[in-house]
Amino acid sequence: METKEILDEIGMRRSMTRIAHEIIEHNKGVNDVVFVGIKTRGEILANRLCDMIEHIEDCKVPCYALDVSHWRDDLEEAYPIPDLEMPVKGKKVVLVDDVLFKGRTVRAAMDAIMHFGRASEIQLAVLVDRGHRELPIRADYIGKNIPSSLQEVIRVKVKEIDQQDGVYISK
Ligand code: 3GP
Ligand code: 5GP
Ligand code: MG
Repeated sequence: METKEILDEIGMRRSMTRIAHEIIEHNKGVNDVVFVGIKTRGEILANRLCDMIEHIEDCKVPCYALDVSHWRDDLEEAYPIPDLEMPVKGKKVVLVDDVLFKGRTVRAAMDAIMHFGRASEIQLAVLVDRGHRELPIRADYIGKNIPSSLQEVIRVKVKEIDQQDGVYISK
């Protein structure tokens, strides 16, 4: 299997820093903005964006982690609704995930957010958009567009889990 590095640690940090600034600019600050990171790696990336934005704007920004299993359309097993507080009513929710592919995970995440309350707006930030959407979903903030074939696999590594940062593509 051939593996190619797409983003190294520095490239990944630069992409995340740009996204943090884009989110602040687009929302004219972060009043009423809450972050929701899709487990597992989306949660890590959401935390990082939140830390950066809190530092830049010198304020607190709520950040939640979401397991979308209950709302997925491809699981036979019944997963319970996560037992957590996620006050999104009237808030601008920035959903965060590592890879956007078919768009089904984001659809599930939007259903989850609706379950917790009526957000005023939902935006989407992803580190990698690899194409191949099966639903009419697009990201508002993208670290890197990586055109891929269906046979390829993209690995997003984060220090917190994988002991290193980087994005790789294998075929
Ligand atoms: P994540 O939960 O940290 O995002 O989907 C489960 C994990 O498998 C994901 O980790 C993701 O990184 C990894 N993965 C790699 N390739 C694929 C793929 O093609 N589809 C899905 N659903 N996950 C993949
Ligand atoms: P989708 O539902 O858009 O097809 O897939 C999105 C979710 O599946 C993301 O949370 C991501 O973790 C995972 N995923 C799908 N394809 C890939 C991939 O090629 N690489 C990685 N790392 N994750 C993927
Ligand atoms: Mg993911």
